[in-house]
Amino acid sequence: MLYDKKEIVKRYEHNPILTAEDMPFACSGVYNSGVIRLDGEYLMLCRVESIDISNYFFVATSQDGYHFKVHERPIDLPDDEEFREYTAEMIYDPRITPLEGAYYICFAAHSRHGVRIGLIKTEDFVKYEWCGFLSEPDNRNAVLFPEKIGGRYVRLDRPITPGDHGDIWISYSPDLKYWGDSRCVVTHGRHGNWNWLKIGAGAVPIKTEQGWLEIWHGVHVMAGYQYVYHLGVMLLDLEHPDRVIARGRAPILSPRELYERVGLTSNVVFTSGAILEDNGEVKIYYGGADTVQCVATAQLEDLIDACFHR
Ligand code: BMA
Repeated sequence: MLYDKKEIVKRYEHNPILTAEDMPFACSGVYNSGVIRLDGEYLMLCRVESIDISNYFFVATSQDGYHFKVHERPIDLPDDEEFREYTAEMIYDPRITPLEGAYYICFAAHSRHGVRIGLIKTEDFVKYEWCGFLSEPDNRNAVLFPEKIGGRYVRLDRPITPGDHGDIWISYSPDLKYWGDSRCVVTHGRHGNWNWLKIGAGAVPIKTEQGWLEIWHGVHVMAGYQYVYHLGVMLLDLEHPDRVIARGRAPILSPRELYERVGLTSNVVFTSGAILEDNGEVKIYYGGADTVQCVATAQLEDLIDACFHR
């Protein structure tokens, strides 16, 4: 297919907005951060990698969504045996969902057992409550919807299937603890496509009149070994979010700039959060090359249109 040259997603001209130099400790990267609006400010929960490749979550705040100030210390993580056992290797990709007056952080937890989804609750980003693991291994890229649908909590996630493939699944819960009615929502593309290897949920779904807008990632492999991460869009039914209304055929953002092409992992754009502004602009926060934090903007109507026509 051939596509219009119009860029619907515009990179911020001063990207990246956070780098290792902005951190209060020696770090190798800050990227794939979750973002929300809180009390008139932008609050980012940053995925931070220390120089020994251990992981932390740091809060950063901003008045304008572009200039962030990072807190001096990482957030306190649960100090219990189960948490330590299943997060022993890495924690990463925090995604924040405002829900029923609190904030829920889904993240990936890596250990010798594989990767699982963890859930932390906070009301103020000062005190954090451990809610437990939502899945068995291997599963990650979890996003909670910002409201109950049909009386139940809903999440998207990405279990790994044979051959390192992965599709986006949905599950439902009455209490955020017990999950079920799981089913596959979208599968990876046909071989050779930009999302042929695996796909995963990205930003927390944005509610629109036409449906839930989901910005997701798709992966293809170049030359047999080089993974390339792109961003795409799709619309899910408001009342039955397991039904896909439309899914853009082409990516909305692909690695192009040096800060997306060169880093700890080359050729990656990866989102964990987006914010819809009152004027219809969507700020898409994304990690560049698993090293730096970036932001780009798009018009909501263009993203919805891309689901149908791109
Ligand atoms: C995914 C996740 C992301 C990362 C991406 C590219 O599987 O681990 O955190 O940005 O790979 O390396």
